[in-house]
Amino acid sequence: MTGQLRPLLLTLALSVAPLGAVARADTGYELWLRYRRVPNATRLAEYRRVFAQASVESNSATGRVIRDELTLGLRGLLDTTAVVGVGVGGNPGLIVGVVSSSRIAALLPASRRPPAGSESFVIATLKRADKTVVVVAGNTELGALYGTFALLRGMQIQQPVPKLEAAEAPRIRRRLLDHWDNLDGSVERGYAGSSLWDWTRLPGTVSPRYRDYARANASIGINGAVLTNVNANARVLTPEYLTKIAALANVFRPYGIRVYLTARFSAPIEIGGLRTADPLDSAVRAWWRAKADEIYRYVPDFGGFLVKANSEGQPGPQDYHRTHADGANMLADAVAPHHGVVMWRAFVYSNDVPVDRVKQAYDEFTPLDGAFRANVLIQTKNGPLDFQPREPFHPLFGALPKTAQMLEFQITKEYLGEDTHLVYLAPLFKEVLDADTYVRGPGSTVARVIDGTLQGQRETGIAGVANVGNDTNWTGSQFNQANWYAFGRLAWNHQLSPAAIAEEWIRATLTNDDAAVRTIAHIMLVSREAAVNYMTPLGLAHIMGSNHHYGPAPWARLARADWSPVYFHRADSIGIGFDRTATGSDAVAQYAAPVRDRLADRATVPDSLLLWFHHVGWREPMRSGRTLWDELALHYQAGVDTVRAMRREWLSARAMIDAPRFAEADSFLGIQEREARWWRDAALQYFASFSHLPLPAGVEAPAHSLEYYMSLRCPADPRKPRCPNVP
Ligand code: GCW
Repeated sequence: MTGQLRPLLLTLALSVAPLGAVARADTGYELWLRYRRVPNATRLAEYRRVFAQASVESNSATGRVIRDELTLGLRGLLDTTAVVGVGVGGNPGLIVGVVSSSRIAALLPASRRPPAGSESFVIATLKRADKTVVVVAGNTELGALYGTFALLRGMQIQQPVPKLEAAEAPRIRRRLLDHWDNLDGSVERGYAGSSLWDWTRLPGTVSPRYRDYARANASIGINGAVLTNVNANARVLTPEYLTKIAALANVFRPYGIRVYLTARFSAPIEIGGLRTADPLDSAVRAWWRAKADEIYRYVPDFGGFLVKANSEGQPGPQDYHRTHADGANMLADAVAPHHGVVMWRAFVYSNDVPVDRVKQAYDEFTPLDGAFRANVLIQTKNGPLDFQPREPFHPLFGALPKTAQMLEFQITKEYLGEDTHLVYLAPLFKEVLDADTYVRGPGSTVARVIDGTLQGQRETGIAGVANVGNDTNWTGSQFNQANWYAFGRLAWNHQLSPAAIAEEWIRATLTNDDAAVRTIAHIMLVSREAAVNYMTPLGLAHIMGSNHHYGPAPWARLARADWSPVYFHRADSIGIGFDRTATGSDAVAQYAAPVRDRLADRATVPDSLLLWFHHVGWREPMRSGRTLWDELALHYQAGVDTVRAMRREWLSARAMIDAPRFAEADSFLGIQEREARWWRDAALQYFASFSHLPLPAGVEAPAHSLEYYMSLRCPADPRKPRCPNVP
C-alpha cells in the first residue's frame, strides 16, 4: 500500500463504521444486505482467492459509497479483512469503476462493455497472467454501483466466480417508491411504525437510517422516492420543509436516488395566498413556475411531482371545470425547464357518477390521450379497483398509446393482511406485468406497455407504494421485506421469475441452507393464492372491513355505495358476482376485443375472475363439475388449508433460522391461520344467508354464527396484530 493511500483507508474505516451498524443482531434491520460469512467452504475459498483485494477507481461520492459497500460486503462474506480502497495498487482481484477510467479501459475488451445507458453495468471475469480479475464497470458511476450490488448479490447466493458475470440495463427508467407519509409522522396504510422521515429533527439531525434506506433501495435498483402522501399537504412545498427535503436528497444522491414530492393542487391558495388554483389562470401558472424554480434551488436533481387530483375528495382541475390534462400540463410546464416530470394518477372515481366504479378512470382518461405534455406520466394502479388480492389488469394499459404511462403497485399490504399475514407479492406483480392486453395483437403485455417497447414512449416508470416505516425491521414483519425486494427487482427486470427472486431474497436474508431455501420459497410462492382463497376467491373483491380493510365484512353497507362490499359482491337469492358484461355495466368492453370476448363469455372467463365479471347462480355448474356454491366454499377451505401447511413448513426450517426472526414469523403465521379461518367462516356464513345451501364435504363448519362475526370490530390501530375476540 502506498503511503498516499494509507490516510484514505483510515478515513474509510472510520466512515464505514455507522453503515449498516445500527443493529447487527438478527432483528431484520440489515434486510438482504446481511453479508454473513459464505457457508459453502469451496465457494468461500474461491472468493477469498479472488476478492482479497479490491480497488474502486473513483473517489467521488458514489465511488466512496461503492468502496464502503464493498468493504462491508466483502469483509462480511469472506470473514477476513479484505482490503478495499480507492486506486489500490498492485494486482487487486476486483476492480470497480466507470469504463472510461484508465485502468478499466485498459483491461476491459470492447466486446465486454456494458449495454448502453446511464445505469447499466457489466461484470466481467478476466484472466490476467493466470490470475482471475473481476471487473465491475458502468458507463457511469451509478452503473458501477448497481454492478457492485449485483456482484454482492451473486456472492450472497454463492455463485461460482465465473457465474457472477452479468451485463444488465434496467428496462424501466423511473423505478420509484411512493411513500404515503404525512408530515405529522403517520403513514397512510403503513403497518411498520411511523414515517422514516423525522421532519421535526431534519435538517439538523440526519439519521443514519436514511443512508441505510438508500443502500437498500440502490441494491435493488430503485432510483427515486416520492417522500410524501398523495393525500398531500401543501406545507411540504414551503421553504421550511424544502430545507429538510434537501438534507434527505443529499444523503440519497450518491446512491442514485432522486427525491420527488406530492403536489397538492390547491397549494397556490393554501400557501401561495392566491384566490384560485385554476390551472389556466396566469397567476396560478406563474406561482407554480416560481415554486418549481425554488424547489430546484434546494434540490437541483429534484425528480418532479406526483399528483392525486379530483379523487376521493382531493382538489384538482375539475374544481375549475378544467381537465386532468389542463392540470397535469400546468405542473409539467413548471418543471420542464429543469427536466422534471409530473406523475398524474389515474385513480379517479366519483360517487356522483352513476357508473360502475371500475370503469371511471378509463372513461375519464382515454379521451385525453395525446393531450398530455411529454413530461407527464399517467400513473395507473395495477387493477381498475384498488389493490385487491386479485383484479384483472387495468384496461387503461394499452389504451393510451400517445401517453407515457406508469404502473403503480401497492407493496404495503392494505388489503392483504397488513403487517402480519405472510403474502409474497411477486406472483401478483408478475401476473399483472405478464397480462396480455392484446392492444397490438398477442404479446402486448402490460410490462411492454410500461417499459415503452410496445407503444414507443420515451418516459417510462413504475411505482410501488412503500411498506417501510421506522420499525427496526423496516416493514413490520420479516417477510414483508421480500415484497420491497421483489418490487425493486421486477422494476429493474420484469422478466425475472417470482421463484428466482424469492430464492435470492431468502439466501441473502434468512439462510443459505438448500433444503430450508426450498421450503421457505415454497411457503412464499403459495402464499398469495392462499390469501386470495381465504379472502376473495373466484374474482370477489373489496369485501374487507370498512376503512381499515382488515378482516371480512361482506355485509357492510357504507354511506358511499362504491366503498361498500355489498356493491362489489352483489350477492342475492339467485347468485353472486358483478355482471360487467353487456347485460350489466359492460366494463368488459374497455378491454381489447380478444380479452373482452374471453372475459365476457362464461365458457372462457377464467375461474379466478369469474365473479368480477359475472353474476353467477349459486347452483350453476363450474368447470370442475361442482356448483358455484360448493366451489366457493372449497376455495375458502383451500385458503385455510394452505396457511396450515405454510405453518408446518415453517416449523421444519426452525434449525436454520435465528431464534428471533423464526419466532416472529411463527407467531404471525399463527395469527394468519386464525384469521384465515375467520375470513372463511364469516364469509361463508354470510353468503349462506343468500344461497341457503349446506357446506360441501371437506369444508369445516363455521365456529360461530353470522351475528357473532358481524359483531366483531377490528382495531382502528392496524399495528395490533389481531382483532380482539377473533376466534
Ligand atoms: O387504496 C386506497 C386507500 C387510500 C389511498 C387511496 C389512493 C392514499 O384506501 O388510503 O389514499 O387508495 O390510492 O389514493
